[in-house]
Amino acid sequence: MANETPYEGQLDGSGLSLAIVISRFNDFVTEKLLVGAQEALQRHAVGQHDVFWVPGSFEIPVVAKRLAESGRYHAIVCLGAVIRHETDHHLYVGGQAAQGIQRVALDSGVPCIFGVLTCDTEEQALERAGGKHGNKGFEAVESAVRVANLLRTLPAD
Ligand code: INI
Repeated sequence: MANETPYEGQLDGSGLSLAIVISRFNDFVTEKLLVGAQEALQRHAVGQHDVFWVPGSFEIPVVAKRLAESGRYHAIVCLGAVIRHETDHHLYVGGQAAQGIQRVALDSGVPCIFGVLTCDTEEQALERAGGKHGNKGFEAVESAVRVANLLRTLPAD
């Protein structure tokens, strides 16, 4: 008979260890994402966390990979802000950050949360870093807590 119990990770961070990998590029935005992330860590009583700064979003995956492989963390929260400029450079940065972060998650089995903003303007980014569209850093930590807990409660096979 089918198991009717739905599985959904709870928003309880106790017993979880999270890593935050955050980009220094556009830190007028990413510092605000970190404030949101820290609020969520506190709100959901996350047991332990460490913060790792990288130069830009392009560098997030390689650091996330090392941290995921360390076995120390239940999830990796990746925070960055990619903002369109005159050239198409931002497309390569944002695309490779997204692909790299997902690849680390799938290769390692450790959830890597995509908290990298990809925006046309600085205003759009600030709206999503504590402005009228909320704080994506806060949301990223909530996703990390939920997915880490979900993976811990899934049936073994
Ligand atoms: N890095 C970002 O995090 N956001 C950006 O908007 C950005 N743009 O547009 O250039 C950016 N570039 C730097 C990049 O992440 C690397 O640090 C750099 O290319 C060195 O590898």
